[in-house]
Amino acid sequence: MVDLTNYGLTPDLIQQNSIGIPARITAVHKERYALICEQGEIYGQLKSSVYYTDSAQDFPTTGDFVMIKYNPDGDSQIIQTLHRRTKFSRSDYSGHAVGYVKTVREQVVAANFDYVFVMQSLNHDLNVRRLERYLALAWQSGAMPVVLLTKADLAEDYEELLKKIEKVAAGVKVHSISAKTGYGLEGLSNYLLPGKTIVFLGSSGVGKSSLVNALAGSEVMQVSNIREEDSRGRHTTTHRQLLMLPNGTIVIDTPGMRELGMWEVSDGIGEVFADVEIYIGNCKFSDCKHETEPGCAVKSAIESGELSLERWESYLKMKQEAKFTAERSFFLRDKDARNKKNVIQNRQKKSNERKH
Ligand SMILES: Nc1nc2c(ncn2[C@@H]2O[C@H](COP(=O)(O)OP(=O)(O)O)[C@@H](O)[C@H]2O)c(=O)[nH]1
Ligand SMILES: [Mg+2]
Repeated sequence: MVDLTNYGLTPDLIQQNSIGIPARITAVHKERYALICEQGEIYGQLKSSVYYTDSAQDFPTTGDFVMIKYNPDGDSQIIQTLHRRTKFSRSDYSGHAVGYVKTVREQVVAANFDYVFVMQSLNHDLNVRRLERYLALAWQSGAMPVVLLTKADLAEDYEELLKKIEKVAAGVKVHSISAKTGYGLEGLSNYLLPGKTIVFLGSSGVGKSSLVNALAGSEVMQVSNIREEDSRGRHTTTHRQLLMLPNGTIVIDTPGMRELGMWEVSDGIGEVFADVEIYIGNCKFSDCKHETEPGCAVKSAIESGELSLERWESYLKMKQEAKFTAERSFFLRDKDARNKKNVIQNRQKKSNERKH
């Protein structure tokens, strides 16, 4: 029998009113979910009266703990999504038809992880601005980010680069590694703990699957062939997948999250740009716009070289995007709520008309 506590389940996650047995989602297919529960690896489907009603529960995602009604003869029934300790989420603008209402839902793409391995490769992929975004996303999730610079065997001299990255990722550990040679992997042992869940975040081709294989000591994930000249990889990971390494660590390999602009990262920004936000409270005027005002702490920090203009601009850009995303989600949720109200009112009107 599988003990789900080895898969990170803690008793507090199971609510008093929960029925059934707990399980964890290991992969999401179109209409079916792969799960692990005390009976082993099984498949499950959503109970529609729970998930497709107006007060719908969050659809489960990879890493979620759920309650199921176990069926030994076929697909089990998923009846509840349990509280998420951490998550990557974004507004899903595509809209799901729920009853008569097309609704905007939060789309969660991975849940209940302890560490986020933010991965960029030392040979081509390295991009400071993208790293800042990944870090904001990682902080926002509620888990602990760790930066991994991959393919160290392909990089010649990266001391300078490493310094730059360490500055951008203040407060976050930075490791350079090679899945190919094994270089730096022993430095990851602090995170590779039984029952802990690690999610891998990084562009396609950065070496996520290769790292999983190196840590597992066997080919558990398919590795893509890429052209090293431009680092363009083929997307071989087609769905998010959760698996357990031989030492009991759980990893979630994601298929690369490309639409970074759509993520809500407003809280995460404060963490990534803590060094920038220090100055903001120190201006002479509390409503300083950091443009032409006298006594602006930001401007003087830039002038003295304490704060780089590049970093300041990057901060402003991310703030702007976060504002846009937040407003857009609010608008859509608001519209969604109004639609729902209309549908309910119309239904009531119709039923009243029938009664009269
Ligand atoms: N030289 C070298 N190549 C690597 C390393 N890690 C991954 N690769 C190569 O990079 C390509 C993409 O790797 P993959 O693990 O599929 O990346 P993913 O898309 O992030 O999962 C493959 O050709 C790997 O062989 C490494 O540490 N060193
Ligand atoms: Mg992969």
